[in-house]
Amino acid sequence: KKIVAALAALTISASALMAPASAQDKKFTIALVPGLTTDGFYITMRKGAQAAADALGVNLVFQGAPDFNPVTQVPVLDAVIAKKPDAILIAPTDKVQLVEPLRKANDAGIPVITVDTFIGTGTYQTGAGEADFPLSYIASDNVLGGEIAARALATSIGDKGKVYVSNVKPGISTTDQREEGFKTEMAKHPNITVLETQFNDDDANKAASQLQAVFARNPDLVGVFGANLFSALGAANGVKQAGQTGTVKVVAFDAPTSIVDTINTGLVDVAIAQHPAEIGYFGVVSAYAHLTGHSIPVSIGTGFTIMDKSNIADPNISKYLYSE
Ligand code: T6T
Repeated sequence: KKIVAALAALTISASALMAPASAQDKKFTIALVPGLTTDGFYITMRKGAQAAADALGVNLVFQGAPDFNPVTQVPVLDAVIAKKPDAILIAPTDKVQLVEPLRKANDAGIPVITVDTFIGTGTYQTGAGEADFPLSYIASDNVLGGEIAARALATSIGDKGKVYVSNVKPGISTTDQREEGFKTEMAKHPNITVLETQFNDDDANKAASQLQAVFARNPDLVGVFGANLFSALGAANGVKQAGQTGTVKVVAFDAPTSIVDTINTGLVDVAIAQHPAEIGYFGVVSAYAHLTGHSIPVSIGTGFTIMDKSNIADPNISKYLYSE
């Protein structure tokens, strides 16, 4: 009898230690809302997120708009919120315009983590400000990225001459910070003049015609910094169309597979690859950790890989090229 009672007590305490069956068996659904769906950067981020989801038994939903624009992203977000996922990972397409739409998710009890871009100031969970409710921000250090780009361009142009930034549009945290870092660094180079930034709305064709227009006004232009994938590819195309390959130097942010040819032909001097797969991977891991009762870091930084002619053939470098 004693043994039976002891065994029964053991069973009770063992089951008390275990989470209720319902929580244990729950398959979490995590939604990833990218800046846009047709961009190698977010396609690669999705792959990283899927790898973590597979490892953790999480259902990953990838839902986004075809262009990088709050007007098209907000309805997608609303539709995602209506399906009540367990957590939302999102790359907000505007620092201000996504605050209220994301607050709806937070008010509905859906944890929000921002990946790549942020809302407000990007400093979350401090109790200060209207936009500090996301749990975590997982991204590259974009100010540093802009500084790296400026140093690379300064080296390419022999530390003198006229350059400009080809950028998307104001209000996007990542590209704003890259421009900021670029200008801060260039201020330390007295013989370099940074001309007015050209905004292309994430349209590579527009970036290409802008390059030609800037070159027509400034035939002594020596360099351009393309602050994201489409800005960089567009600006590089503009340089080629203007017949200035190798004369007007290009430093590119982001690393789509097509960057390889542009580097090998001397059209692009340096490309700064982000690590979007890591951003997606850590996004899912962080959401899962939160959902299973663990604390998570309020920010996670991922790195860069600097690509140029000297290293682009090295598999340890080229593995950071984005997926198609
Ligand atoms: O540069 C990335 C991303 O970091 C940025 O926020 C938006 O543009 C990209 O997706 C590249 O197109």
